[in-house]
Amino acid sequence: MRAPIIFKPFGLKHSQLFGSGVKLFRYLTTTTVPQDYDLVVIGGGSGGLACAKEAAGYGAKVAVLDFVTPSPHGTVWGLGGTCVNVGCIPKKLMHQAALLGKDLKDASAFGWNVKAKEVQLNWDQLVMAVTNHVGSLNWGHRITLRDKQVTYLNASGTLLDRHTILARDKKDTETVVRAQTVVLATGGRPRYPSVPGAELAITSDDLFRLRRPPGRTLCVGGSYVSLECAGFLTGLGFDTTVLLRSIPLRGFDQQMAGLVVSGMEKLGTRVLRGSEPLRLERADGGGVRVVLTPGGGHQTPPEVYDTVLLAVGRDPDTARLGLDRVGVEIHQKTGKIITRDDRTSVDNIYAIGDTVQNAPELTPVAIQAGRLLASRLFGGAQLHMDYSGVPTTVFTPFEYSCVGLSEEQARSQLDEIEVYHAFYRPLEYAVPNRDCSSCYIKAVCERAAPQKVLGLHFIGPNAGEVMQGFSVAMRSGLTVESLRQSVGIHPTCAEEVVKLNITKRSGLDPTVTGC
Ligand code: FAD
Ligand code: NA7
Repeated sequence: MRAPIIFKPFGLKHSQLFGSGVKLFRYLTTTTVPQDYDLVVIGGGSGGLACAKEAAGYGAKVAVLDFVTPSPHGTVWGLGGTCVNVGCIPKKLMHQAALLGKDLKDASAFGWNVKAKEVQLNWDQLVMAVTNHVGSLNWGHRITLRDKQVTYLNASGTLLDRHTILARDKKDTETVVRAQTVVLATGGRPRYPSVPGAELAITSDDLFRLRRPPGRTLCVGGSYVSLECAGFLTGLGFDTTVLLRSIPLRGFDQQMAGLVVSGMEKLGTRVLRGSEPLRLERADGGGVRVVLTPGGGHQTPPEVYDTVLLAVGRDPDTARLGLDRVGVEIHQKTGKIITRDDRTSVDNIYAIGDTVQNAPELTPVAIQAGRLLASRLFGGAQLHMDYSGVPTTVFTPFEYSCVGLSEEQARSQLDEIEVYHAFYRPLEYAVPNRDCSSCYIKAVCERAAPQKVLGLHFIGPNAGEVMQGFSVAMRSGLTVESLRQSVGIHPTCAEEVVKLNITKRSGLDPTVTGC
């Protein structure tokens, strides 16, 4: 249920401004109307909300505009942006559902009276559970904004000039608000490739609320959105294929990426390599026929899928912002906003989150950037966002978490490195005899003592939980020496990190045996 849209009482109606060009010119050039807000944030996602709330905490008068353009399949959602509605949260819940299914199937090994074949998913119930949780988060955001006296406009924002924003709601009612400072935090949306029939495919914007079980599914793309979705769909019992035109997880350590994908294949995800979609067609008996480009010298015959999920990248959601009009500079190729210390080329306009060139597309990054910006603008703080050393996790069935440099990056930057590594078996895998050939840890280090750790990579259960603490240690200059001096917590997977002692150079078998 949507709450009423609140407009500032002294915000001018668009028609008042645009009734005549003369009036508009007079308003924009000679008006003495006071600024409506100290800060207007366009985009109520991870970054925008964090910035708005923090600024309000310093006593600033703040408004947030958030508006969700329906996906091409008509999916819409509430306040909170990508992470809450169509990203991290529903993704992690579906990943959890898949992990739970696997645990249930393995439970008989631990003495539970469960028959693996009877473990089946009810997709509608899963979607309802996820949607309800997301709804509670949408509601929570609205309440917090109200409590912090931040004005929320459920309207799309366009810059008329560097201080003036036109807000248009879904009924096309227009209001103008003015701001001393503007923060752009409009995030991104999934890209549709220019392939005939692409409109027959869905994206991650649609998957988490799909009204029917996805059935036989093709996930197009090799990056983490595609692999994560393919991983949980396989775990939920759907026949799932990943279409990988080149390498998986570009930008990540490729040895780790290879292990993630081989782990998925062992759990039943099919991977088609070396091709991309040529065209999509509606199949006679229902479903979508996918014609692929010839890959690696072979021609893959077209196959029919119930669902085709495109995860071939995301584009910044900046088209409606009117950036040209006010002179905000964007990157020619990516369309993302160019910033320096979060400031755009227009000095009272800032940008944070996924819409910013070179910012890692991650929720905690957007949040941190938003908070720090607000504390500089309104709290007298000096601290700037540090975009380096950001940890992240890929929530594939074998979770992969990392921080710092990949082995490839370290080798290209330093003459000499040392790589410590270990294949290990999580204790929880032992009794049900689960495959653990992807459970691997790697520390990429300087060669010289005390061997500063430059990159840490972990595949295994609860990878994000394991790595969060190590990422803090990395910020404080973690070394191999300090890892050695640390006492492990037994029996855990995380203890294998402090126990690392085999170097790749030694050629010794890195398989952990015994306790
Ligand atoms: P968003 O959260 O996208 O918010 C932007 C908001 O602005 C949206 O509500 C949008 O509708 C609105 N908007 C756009 N234009 C306008 C306009 N003109 N006027 C008004 N409103 C507008 N990150 C992680 O850290 N961990 C994860 O596990 C993770 N998983 C992900 C899984 C998926 C499937 C996807 C797609 C992303 C995932 N991410 C994850 C990335 C994360 O969701 C984003 O980095 C984060 O949401 C970016 O926040 P933001 O504030 O920049 O933008
Ligand atoms: P990414 O990270 O931009 O990756 C896109 C992937 O899709 C990548 O593997 C591409 O392969 C692949 N791709 C691109 N075009 C095609 C076509 N036409 N056919 C097949 N495969 C293709 O996108 P994501 O959506 O996974 O994630 C974007 C961000 O959202 C991510 O950073 C998260 O923070 C949230 P390539 O490597 O170019 O060969």
